[in-house]
Amino acid sequence: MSSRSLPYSVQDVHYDNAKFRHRSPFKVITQALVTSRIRYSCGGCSIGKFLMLLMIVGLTYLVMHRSPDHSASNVLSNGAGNGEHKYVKEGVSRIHRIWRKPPRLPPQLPPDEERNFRSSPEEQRLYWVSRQQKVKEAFIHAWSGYRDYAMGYDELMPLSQRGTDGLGGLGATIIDSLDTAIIMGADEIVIEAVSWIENKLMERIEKKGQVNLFETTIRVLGGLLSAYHLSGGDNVTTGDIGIPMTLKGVKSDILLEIAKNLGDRLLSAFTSSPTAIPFSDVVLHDRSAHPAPDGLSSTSEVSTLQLEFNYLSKVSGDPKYGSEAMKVLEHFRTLPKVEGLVPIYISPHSGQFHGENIRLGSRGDSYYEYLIKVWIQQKNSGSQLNYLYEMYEEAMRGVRHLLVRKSIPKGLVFVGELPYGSKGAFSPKMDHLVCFLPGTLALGATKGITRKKAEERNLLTLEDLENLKLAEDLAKTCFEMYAVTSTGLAPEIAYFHVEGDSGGGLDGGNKSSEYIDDILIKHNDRHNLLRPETVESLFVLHRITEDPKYREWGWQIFEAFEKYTKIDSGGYTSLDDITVIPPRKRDKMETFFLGETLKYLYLLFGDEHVVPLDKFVFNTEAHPLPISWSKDSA
Ligand code: DMJ
Repeated sequence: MSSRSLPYSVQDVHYDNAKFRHRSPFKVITQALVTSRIRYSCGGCSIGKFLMLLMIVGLTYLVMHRSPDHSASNVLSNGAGNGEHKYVKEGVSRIHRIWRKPPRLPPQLPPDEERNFRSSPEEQRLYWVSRQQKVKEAFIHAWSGYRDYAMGYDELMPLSQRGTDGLGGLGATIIDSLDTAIIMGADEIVIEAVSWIENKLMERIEKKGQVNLFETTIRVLGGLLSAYHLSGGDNVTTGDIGIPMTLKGVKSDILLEIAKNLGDRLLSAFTSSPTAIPFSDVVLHDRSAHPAPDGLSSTSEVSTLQLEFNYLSKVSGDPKYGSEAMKVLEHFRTLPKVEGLVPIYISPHSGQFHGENIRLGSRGDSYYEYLIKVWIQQKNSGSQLNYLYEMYEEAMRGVRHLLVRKSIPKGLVFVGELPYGSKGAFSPKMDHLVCFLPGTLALGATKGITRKKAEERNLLTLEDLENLKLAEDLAKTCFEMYAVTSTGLAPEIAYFHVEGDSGGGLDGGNKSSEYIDDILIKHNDRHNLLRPETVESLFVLHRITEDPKYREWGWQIFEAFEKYTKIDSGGYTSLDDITVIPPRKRDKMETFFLGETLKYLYLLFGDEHVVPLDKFVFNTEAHPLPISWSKDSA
């Protein structure tokens, strides 16, 4: 869907039914001449002017003296008339055709844009509510596949119609889905999910073995805490935040009790480590913790735990969770950086970064996301966390200076990588994961309120405006990563064509995309895991800028998911190659499709008062947690 501003004036818009408007023959001829290019090419030469005058007189004479039955219909019905009369009639008709320019019709807009422009706000709202319902139906379909074939497993394999435990066996899809179901008012799913959690989850936590600290925190701990909050556990009434359901069946205290039990076990990753940097893995049943086999932790993993542990401390009344997790960020504050940017590995043994690889994709991404989100979460709490805001601002300056480039030939703005640090070569590679950044930049600029409000209150600095501009440019690029492929779905990784470096790879297959030469995809990067980052950013940008194009883009992406990833027997699947039709399927529905992708799409199409961005901060797995402890927080 096009993002351009409407290419016509208000006058054009009201130019309805021009096709049927009567115009006098004289007006037709003079208008045609006045608007004709002849005016520009011959207007200045006197012979031209003379000839033009002769033509006007001659043509006016012919038209004025034609018989009254020279209308098109009469010519047709009298087609068998005498030869001379026919000749005159045809001559006049031909002249008439030549000079009567086709009437100006209202510009052709794609149906969606036309609807957006013409319909009343209420009609538009209802239109988007109907699309939102389609997302809810997709969620119900995804859940039904999981429930029918994989209940209790971490993930569904929709083609094999069975479950698999890729995340340690805590039923991750159930917990990742629960707050989405609450927000959508999918009551039956809430009941099914809560009943499994109440009956099975505690036992699983006590018995299961090794889990990854980060994945378990963002999906399971975050999911439990968000559901706890949204179901009224933290004295919130769901009506206040626009959530439609009664939630009668949910005993939120149980969710908190399980969250605390899990949090206690996860804490061992922090307490076992000789530094502030936690180990990457925890064995749940014996509460032991271990570094990854290579001894290293991912930078993003150790710095993406704080929203969840802070909130657990708040609701449990025990400061130990937040205090352990915040030590990581305090430690990061002291480490050397490259213009605010950091390498993607860190050692829990030395507490130092490992290697020089800098990127905002895998292993780097949510470090930058949590700098600003943890600051937002705590900004009303009286904590002294301004250093996080400063680290974020410095990092975004570093991104703009060192990582942002434009592709050729069409100038898409993208974020590349520095695999060998700031002194090494720039790589024009961008993971789909980087598409979280537009949303984070927009959130960081206005702190969750609309751009309009922020401008009215004079709250935007020059840097905020720069970040907002970058957010919009990058969101477009992320959308084009979808639009450039045959399926309309983005690859896991894209390369951008820059001066002197084609990045390698082939085009995405959609020959009608104007960015076909700008975006290249390598053979091994052609998969799509149903990831959320782009629709996450579209949601945040729509809330902040109120620009309807973000909804249109989101809808286009949703339709592509529907077309190519939906499995009839239930669930959705990741794909092996998004550049061919039909795309090869992978047989896996990631938990974040229900926890993030469909949640963000649902919120994108709905009312901005539902889970408002100035009262909630979404963890990196899209679980909303309240912006803490402010008087006006929900
Ligand atoms: C999610 O688990 C989280 O969004 C994480 O931060 C990055 N990867 C996935 C989704 O793509």
